[in-house]
Amino acid sequence: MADEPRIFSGIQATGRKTLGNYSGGFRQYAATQEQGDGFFCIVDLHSITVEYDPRDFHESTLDVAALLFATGLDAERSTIFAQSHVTAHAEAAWLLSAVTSYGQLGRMTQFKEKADAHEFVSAGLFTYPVLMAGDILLYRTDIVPIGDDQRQHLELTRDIAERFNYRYGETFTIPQGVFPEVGGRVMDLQEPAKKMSTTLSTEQGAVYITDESDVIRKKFKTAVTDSEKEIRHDPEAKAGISNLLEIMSVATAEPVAELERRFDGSGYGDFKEAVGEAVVALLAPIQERYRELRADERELQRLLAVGAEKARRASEPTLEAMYERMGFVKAEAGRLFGAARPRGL
Ligand code: LTN
Repeated sequence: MADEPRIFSGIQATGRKTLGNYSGGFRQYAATQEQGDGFFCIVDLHSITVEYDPRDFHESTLDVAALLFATGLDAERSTIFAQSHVTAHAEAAWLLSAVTSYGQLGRMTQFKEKADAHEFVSAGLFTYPVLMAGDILLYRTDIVPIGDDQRQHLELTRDIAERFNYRYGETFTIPQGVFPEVGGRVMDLQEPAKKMSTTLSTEQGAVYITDESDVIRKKFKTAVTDSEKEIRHDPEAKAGISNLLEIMSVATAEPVAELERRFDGSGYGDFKEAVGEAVVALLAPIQERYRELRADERELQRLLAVGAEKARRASEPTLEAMYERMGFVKAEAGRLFGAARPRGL
């Protein structure tokens, strides 16, 4: 609908997704789709900017697609699609590179960090934020729900949009970032001072959305706590227990304060077991839908095709306007071989 805010988010196509990704990502997407016209893009074109294995990449792209549907995104209500299925993204990135400053790209912290971590630094790693800007701007996005680590990229997107609008005329909506409130973060079960992370957590420290129930139970049983006995939310003094309380709250939708009351007097062992069971119960139906979709690749492909078609239709007018305002000569289809073919040709 026209009066609904346009919401766009990009989801990485690689990496095993954790409970943290569920809490701060997938769960929010499903809630977000009720608040506006949601576009959820599996950003596969971004995945090739660092070394990767083509076969793993292929499988994990399908994994992420299945997870998006399994966690409650609705292909009718929202637009869920793969970035590479909509060629406008690659085109927009090239056009926008004309209004992106080389110096500003070089100052991106994520680029500097990743460049330091890799031996081969691809040109795509450098221009990554331009592709991201195109993702957002093509859909005249109002709101971008995004992680804190992406603030700088969103700021750059806004600069790019403003520079384009100034040089070529009003074309883009200036998007607004929406960042998760602190405290909504899931921490590592073994090192609760650190965020639960696909890349940095150990196998025992992270819970994966597709972990088997017994594996999940075991991970909670061995979660790090403290030397006290009290189940109390105090992230400074009791990082482990506080994290478990927050995870329990994500799983059961009960406020932390209520959980503190419910577990008042319980031992840590019983509490950890209860959290494990709650997470198993939360993930079981998601895993079931996930497995069904993963076993039916044609259905998954069909859902993605529906999304790609909607995304093409939504982005096409913006891309057309970009070409036109930048002064490109429009290609006229059927000019040479159509009815209007001039004599002598
Ligand atoms: N860079 C983002 C992924 C991403 C994205 C986007 C997020 C690519 N394009 C557009 C929001 C909007 C990340 O690493 N999480």
